[in-house]
Amino acid sequence: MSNPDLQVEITGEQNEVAIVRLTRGAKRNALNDALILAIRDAFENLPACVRAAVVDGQGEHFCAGLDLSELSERDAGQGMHHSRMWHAALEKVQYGPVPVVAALHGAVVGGGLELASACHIRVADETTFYALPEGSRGIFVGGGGSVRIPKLIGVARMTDMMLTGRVIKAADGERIGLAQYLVPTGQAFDKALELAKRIAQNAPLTNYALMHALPRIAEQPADQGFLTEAMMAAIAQSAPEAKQRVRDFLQGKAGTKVQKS
Ligand code: 1HE
Repeated sequence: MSNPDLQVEITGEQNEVAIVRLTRGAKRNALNDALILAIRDAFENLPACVRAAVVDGQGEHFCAGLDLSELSERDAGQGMHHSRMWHAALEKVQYGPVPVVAALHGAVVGGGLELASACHIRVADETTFYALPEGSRGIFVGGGGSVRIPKLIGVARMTDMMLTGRVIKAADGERIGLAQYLVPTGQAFDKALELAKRIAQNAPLTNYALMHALPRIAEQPADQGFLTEAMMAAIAQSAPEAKQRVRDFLQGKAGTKVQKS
């Protein structure tokens, strides 16, 4: 079902990139239930030609998090199901069909940071700021933040953000690992799109391994991780496309020599 607060646009020479844009700028892209379900549906239904995606937010802020106007009189059971709905939707972003690059600017707060941390790459411009105001609102994260955010910045930093309401500025966010890229004001989307187009050129099995195998290997005890890695490596290298890519490199045809930028 279409939702006016979410726009999906397919772009690139081979329609290889999906731009998934929150278009609820008047409410700072606050995520109500319908919008969370629309994000889930968008990632479940990406056309087969799409090889990478960009998540973006309309207006001056990426996302103000949970729509607080919906935080009404939920009882404990309803609260749990609500959180599980977020988990299911953001699972489709992290473990969906294609790598996702988030283009961040302005507020990336609460559930907005939870959405951003479900993406594989975060590009932030200089206006970006991060916060977890849940602590001050008397609530807790519920969109997977307590699982994903400590993996980016560690438990101590997340605890600080929630206990003290600390707001992290763009440069510090990049330094501590909230974003992998920091770009000048207004350039996050262009950089994210450039990266998504680059990612879309990778062998699909390599992208699959990075999305689905790497985070699980990183959670495994080392001896199990080594075995999973070996199996993933064997599967990836056996694909005809991988063999062709290596042949192209050896014959000087690949154009993908590693370059100092
Ligand atoms: C909202 C929301 C929202 C704005 N829910 N309506 N998130 C927060 O605690 C963050 C709350 N928002 C803010 O701190 C600020 O709005 C911003 C820093 C993001 C932006 O400030 P500003 O000055 O640009 O906008 P504004 O004037 O505060 O808001 C503009 C409108 O958006 C206004 O509505 P209007 O009808 O009066 O124009 C705001 O009410 C509305 N708005 N943010 C509802 N969040 C899975 S659990 C996740 C738990 C959480 O995410 S908790 C954190 C929630």
